[in-house]
Amino acid sequence: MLTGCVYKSTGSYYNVRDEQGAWWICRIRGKLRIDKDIRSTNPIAVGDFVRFEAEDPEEKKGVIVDIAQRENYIVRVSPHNKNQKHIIASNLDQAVLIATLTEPKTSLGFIDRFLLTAELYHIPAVVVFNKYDLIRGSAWEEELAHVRGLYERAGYTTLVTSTVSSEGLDAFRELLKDKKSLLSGHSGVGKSTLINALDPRIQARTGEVSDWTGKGQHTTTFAEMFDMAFGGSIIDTPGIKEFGLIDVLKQEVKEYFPEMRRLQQDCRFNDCQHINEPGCAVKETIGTEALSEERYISYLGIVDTIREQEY
Ligand SMILES: Nc1nc2c(ncn2[C@@H]2O[C@H](COP(=O)(O)OP(=O)(O)OP(=O)(O)O)[C@@H](O)[C@H]2O)c(=O)[nH]1
Ligand SMILES: [Mg+2]
Ligand SMILES: [Zn+2]
Repeated sequence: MLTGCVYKSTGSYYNVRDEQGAWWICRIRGKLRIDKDIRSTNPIAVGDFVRFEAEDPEEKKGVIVDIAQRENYIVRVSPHNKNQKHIIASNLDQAVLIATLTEPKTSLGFIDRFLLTAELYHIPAVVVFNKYDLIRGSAWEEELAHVRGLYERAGYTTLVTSTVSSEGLDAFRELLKDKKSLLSGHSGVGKSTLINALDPRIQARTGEVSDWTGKGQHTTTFAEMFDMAFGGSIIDTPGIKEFGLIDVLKQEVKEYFPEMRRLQQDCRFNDCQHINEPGCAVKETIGTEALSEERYISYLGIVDTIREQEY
């Protein structure tokens, strides 16, 4: 019996690296024990540690027979079935959202939903604003400073990068070193291009500059993990349109906004939802350094979305 880590999953086969560093192509044993709590469309995800049998040692083909308990995982609504979850990756040290203000535009609502999901699964999150070369010296510059400030003050680390000018790449390497990191974000924000720029030995497939239109084109089709020469692993994922919320009740949303969590002990009521209760410390704080109006509006929007889903 061998043990290894899943680096790529297409749904029909899995690329597994064993402890000696050899690569195997594995399928799943029919009666694999799966985690019934997750109800996911994919039983095995990138980042999973598995035990497998060498079915054909010459051809390096194996059969996965068991998955180790996951330390954590991050899921989203299955793109094919709203009632099912899709595990994006497991056993992560951090989740990195690659965002862009333009080409394409990443909305604040999208960033907030991503951060909430990471909080929900107890995975530290970071926001990286890529394509800075398109921002520098333009009217977007002020907007970028404003948006970064929003997330920095909420307690998140943010970075600014460009694969064109190489700005921010050293800082990004620093942040990724010796960790297992997930990269997520809309299609076309430059996730795969960034990975290739961070470690030129890696050759993840990227969209062509010329034929990238910003609409409906997904270059990366399956999540894939890469080991980086400077230490650590990075998981490239297909672009996502929306981060559907699951596993969260509307009365719990407030727990996943760290800056609101810090304030709630000063609310008059223990179970204050910070919406229209008297003596609410959160509402009194809106618009100050401690809580931005933008983040509060996102909070209300998320609570509303979940309320609608409940009916
Ligand atoms: N101007 C500019 N373009 C960039 C930058 N980074 C990536 N791009 C371009 O953005 C386009 C999309 O890059 P990809 O790396 O394929 O994007 P992706 O996020 O991996 O997209 P999916 O795989 O579809 O999710 C390509 O044309 C890249 O050359 C950057 O820093 N500045
Ligand atoms: Mg890609
Ligand atoms: Zn309150």
